[in-house]
Amino acid sequence: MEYNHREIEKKWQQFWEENQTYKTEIDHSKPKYYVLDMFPYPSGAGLHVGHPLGYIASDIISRYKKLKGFNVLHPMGFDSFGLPAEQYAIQTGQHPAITTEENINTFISQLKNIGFSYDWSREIRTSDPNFYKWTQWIFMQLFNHYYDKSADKALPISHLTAQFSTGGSAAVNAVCDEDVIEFSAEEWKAMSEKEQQLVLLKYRFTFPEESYVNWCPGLGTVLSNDEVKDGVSERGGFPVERKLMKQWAMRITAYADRLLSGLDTIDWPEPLKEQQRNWIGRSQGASVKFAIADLRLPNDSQNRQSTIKNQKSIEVFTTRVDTIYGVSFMVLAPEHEWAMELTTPEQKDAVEAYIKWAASRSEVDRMAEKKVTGVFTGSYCINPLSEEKVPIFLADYVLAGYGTGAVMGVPSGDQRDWNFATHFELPILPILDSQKDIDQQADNTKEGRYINSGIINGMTYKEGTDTLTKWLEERKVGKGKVQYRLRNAVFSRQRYWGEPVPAYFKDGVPYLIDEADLPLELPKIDKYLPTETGEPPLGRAENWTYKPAPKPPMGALDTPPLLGEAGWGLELSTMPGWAGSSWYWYRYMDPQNNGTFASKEAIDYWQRIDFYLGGSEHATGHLLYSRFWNKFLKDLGLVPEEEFAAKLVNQGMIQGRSNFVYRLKSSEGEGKKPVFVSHGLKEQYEVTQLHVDVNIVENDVLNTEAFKQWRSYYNESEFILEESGPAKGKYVCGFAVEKMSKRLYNVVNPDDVVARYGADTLRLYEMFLGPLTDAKPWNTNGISGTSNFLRKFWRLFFDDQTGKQKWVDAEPTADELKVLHRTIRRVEDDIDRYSFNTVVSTFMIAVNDLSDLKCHKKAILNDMVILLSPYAPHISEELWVALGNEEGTISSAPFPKFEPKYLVESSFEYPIQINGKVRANIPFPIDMSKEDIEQGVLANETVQKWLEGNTPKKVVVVPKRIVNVVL
Ligand code: ANZ
Repeated sequence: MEYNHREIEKKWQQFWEENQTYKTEIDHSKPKYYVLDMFPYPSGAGLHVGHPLGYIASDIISRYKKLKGFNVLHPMGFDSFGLPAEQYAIQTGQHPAITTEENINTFISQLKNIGFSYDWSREIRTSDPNFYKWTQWIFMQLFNHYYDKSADKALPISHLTAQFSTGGSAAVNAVCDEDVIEFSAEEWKAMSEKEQQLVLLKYRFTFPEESYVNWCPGLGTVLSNDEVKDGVSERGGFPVERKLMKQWAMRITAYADRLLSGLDTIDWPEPLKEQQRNWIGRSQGASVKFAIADLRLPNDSQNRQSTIKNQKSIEVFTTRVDTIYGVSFMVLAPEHEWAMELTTPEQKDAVEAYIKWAASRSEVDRMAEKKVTGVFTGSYCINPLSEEKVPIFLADYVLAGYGTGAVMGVPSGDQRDWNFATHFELPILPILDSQKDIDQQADNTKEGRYINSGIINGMTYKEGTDTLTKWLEERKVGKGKVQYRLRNAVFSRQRYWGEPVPAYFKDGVPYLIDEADLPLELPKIDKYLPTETGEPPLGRAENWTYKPAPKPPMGALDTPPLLGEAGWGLELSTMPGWAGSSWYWYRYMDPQNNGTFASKEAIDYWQRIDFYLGGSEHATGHLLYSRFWNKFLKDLGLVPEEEFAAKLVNQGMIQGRSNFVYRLKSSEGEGKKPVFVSHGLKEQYEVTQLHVDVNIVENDVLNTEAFKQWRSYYNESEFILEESGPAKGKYVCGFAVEKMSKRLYNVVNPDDVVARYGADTLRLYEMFLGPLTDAKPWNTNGISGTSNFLRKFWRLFFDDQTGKQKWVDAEPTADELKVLHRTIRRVEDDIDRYSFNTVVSTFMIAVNDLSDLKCHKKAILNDMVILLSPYAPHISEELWVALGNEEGTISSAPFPKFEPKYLVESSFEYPIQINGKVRANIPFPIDMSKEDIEQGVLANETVQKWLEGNTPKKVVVVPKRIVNVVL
């Protein structure tokens, strides 16, 4: 039999499908293992060879764990809402659902071609109403809950309203907006329904709010921070500006602390965890109120204090309250709501001009700016400690969205403040005795003792900080505060192709639709564009309204809203791309369930993801949002684990390897025949370097005929070929490692590789390219090595020429067993370290060794096939059956057991020296006596030849070292 990958692979893929080999059910008799890939967005371009890298690795783990006796859940699905399908719909008018379906079909056929062990019966699509029904359902739970700080978890809104009714706002300890009002139980009860609802929105986990967003006019939607890269949209590269808009938000900040502490409990890459920590950005500090100076302040200290207290004040957030005696100015963000109010008539023009200029700059520009800019408002505030008057400036190094949007300027403590003070010639007040060269640079030291610092003179950093915080808290002009960089996440997109938000508005206040009316399906619309009045595409739908079913009245809050004529208007924005991906792993556990997002039985069994694989670019997007939603579901008692994925691995990017041709400049232009010069000669000419399709280049040699057909304008091309060397007479291309992209003609389609070399070779080769987590270029040149390896493996079973069976049913030798068990041990050790590339080389060494030993023994080959099967499943199934095993059972065969005894050396090969020269090597058992070894040496044929019939004078046996024969 000959190794024919085409026949074999097709046959087994069909077999697996017909027999549902990889269908998984709950099985309490086995431990479970859940292996998941981040599901792909089904783009129109299909898969390139970079995509399967992670899928192959996770498939190997799944198959390996199954051999190890686990019940493995290994599903695949599609994150199928998204911008490209909608952009295409805008251009062509084709419904995005159709494009999406076509793309998914391409993906599935490409994936099936590679022989993954997915349980396809569990496939999910986030754009399927049966799936997004539950995304909407989770949204509704978020709307109906708030974060209770005393309970340190999410609780139902009804718990909050109960507290309001009995103890007013003072009874509540909850995460909420900054600007909540205080009220008594009586005041609460006296509020109208609308007033109550507006209060509750400040507590709900999801709520509409006015906020600054990243508005992308090119895409007609807002984007999240992680969808913006270098000031432009990640998809499409359109400019992004800051705009104040009403958006749904998610109160992820409620979980800031748990998102931080949870990182210590999961096995995720350290750099990724660090990225999340920085994104959450916890700062311990204090807020301090600086009263705005009334120029008519009384002179006596007592009255001064009380006047200051009653005045309007600016609140700052500082991590260095200890430096408060060094404050010589105050800076507000240009967007600060009091900016204009504080501006004196003389400064009005300058301030207006500055605010306008600042609005045109992105946050990134502002953070990166080295030059000092700013403007004086003309007003002053009062340092509550020193009671000094401090000038108020606007400057764009202060960000509106962080802290309070206001900073106390301490030039002797902070570099930027120092730069600012120097520029505007403001005082620099030394406050630490250890500060040297204060004119040279700001000294941010926390060492030394305070000077010129009133009540903290002579104290250390800790004493000073504690004393001041206490002082401020006692007088209610400040308090210790923890500040996070993490912002509430914007949860609206002004687009069509996303989950509809299951909420309608009555009198400007949002209400949820009835759970029984889920899913709220996307309506049909005529065009996928905003309306003429600038509303999102859903504004085009007819009757995009909701009529709640009448309910019996049950108190103020439960009174059904009065029906409008046609019902209330539903939300026009849709959910962002990260909605469906924030919980999808639970749906795989029980994908068809109609009554709940996944049954309790399924969740109790599968618990969470044991091994999650995907790109590190999702660090502060998907991977943070998912942790947030999971904690929320945990608080509701719906899922068992605080963290959704115990282990995460980021696979490295596969880069493209581009090829170039060199066109003579003299052959460029209308009507001229193109002339291309080979790489080795290009220095002798003036040339233009052009990308060429890597699929018509092999080992860097261009197929010139294919090149002529590639583009019609090249069909008359002429070539100047290599004149010497091994490539003489050939056209050699240049190469470079770049991103894999259509534009650079370096995309390699896995389908082509599979057609030519087979899926098993592709799988092995992708793993062989290098460590899973490294970035590495794809280079088809090396693939023949892995393909030859599989052929060599095949030859241990069958004769290549005659096709006859070679394997035999004989007892294996010690050497053969040694090769096998060395391989078992390495394969197991390496896979436990996710070192797949070294496993492939271990296989290669083993097959070489077995070939050298001429080993064709079934006992060895059987185990070798099992070892190889996670990596190259098709050939392994075929050879498994050829060895007489039952069809299709290899995927659940027991993983071979490593036996150390086979690696223990039982004999030693002695070098035999005759008169000082090694003349032979003879093995003897390790425990053989010296006398027996001597006898054995002298009886040896080769030794006898050298003795030429003489009796040696002396024979010295050094155990496990050497035998010396002296004539
Ligand atoms: C006075 C001071 C003295 C500060 C000193 C630092 C050093 P992190 O760690 O990032 O939280 N700050 C506060 N709000 C800001 C905003 N909206 N935009 C820009 N800067 C802002 O840093 C907090 C520190 O950054 C705060 O402490 C404040 O400056 C500044 F020797 O207050 B500090």
